[in-house]
Amino acid sequence: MQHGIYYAYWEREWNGDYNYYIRKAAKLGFDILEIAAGPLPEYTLSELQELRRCAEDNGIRLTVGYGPAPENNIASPDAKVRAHAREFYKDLFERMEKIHATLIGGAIYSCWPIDYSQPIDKQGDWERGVEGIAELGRIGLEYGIGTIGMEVLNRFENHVLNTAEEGTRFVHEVRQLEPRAENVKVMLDTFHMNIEEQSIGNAIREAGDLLGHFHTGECNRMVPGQGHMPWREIRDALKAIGYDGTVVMEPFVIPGGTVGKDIKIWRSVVNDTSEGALDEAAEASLRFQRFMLDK
Ligand SMILES: [Mn+2]
Repeated sequence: MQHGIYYAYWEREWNGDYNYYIRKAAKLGFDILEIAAGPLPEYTLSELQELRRCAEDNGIRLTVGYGPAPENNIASPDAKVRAHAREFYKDLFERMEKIHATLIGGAIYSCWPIDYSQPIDKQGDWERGVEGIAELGRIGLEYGIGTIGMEVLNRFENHVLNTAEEGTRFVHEVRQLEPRAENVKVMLDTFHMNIEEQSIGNAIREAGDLLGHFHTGECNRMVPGQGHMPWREIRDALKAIGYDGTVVMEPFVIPGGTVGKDIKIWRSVVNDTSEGALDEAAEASLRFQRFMLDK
């Protein structure tokens, strides 16, 4: 298993100095830094090259997370938006190739967060999502994108994929439409599973060998090991399906900014939100996660 952390743990906005966080992740002992896709389209070629070099020099693998903006919704009922989204992802995959990132995960089949003040068309969003993702899978192959993770989210954040059963069925439908899209995989997150699944272990087993990326965090999004998530059950299930892939912790504990607003962090979830204290907690959690989940 490769263990990582999402940079936004330390940030209040959906961008940041990724080079800084690469060095920090390496220093704390992580294998992976997950970065947000949002800022990448603004990067110049030399900035992308610098990012790739920094990751290489520090022995860090970059993975990419994305909560797609509404204008990049591959399942939009508006054909013009869908076409725009395809172009966005094509450009993003090209940029990912330049930084040697081969994995992207999130609500790629939709957008995030959902505006629930508007009517919801789950079936339409699902069907357009399957078509759009089949195409993104094929485009991704051209840029060496080995994993496009369909992240299963809780009901408050998205309506398309709420359970591992739905995520698995969605990926099967995508592959039926585009058999080459073996890079389209299920992505699970313990925080979301805790809200939606009857059994977290069975949810992981349901995804089985379609599981392509795994996010960890406690029920209140503290770092793994500080709450009451059933880590032994999670470990046993990951072991049962022979999962040996990427495990990225995605803690959010600081209120404020766009991150705090989007994630709905209305209090300091930990007593000490200083950078040093966050670093220490991440380092301890990494030790916990390796001990708990590694074979
Ligand atoms: Mn997640």
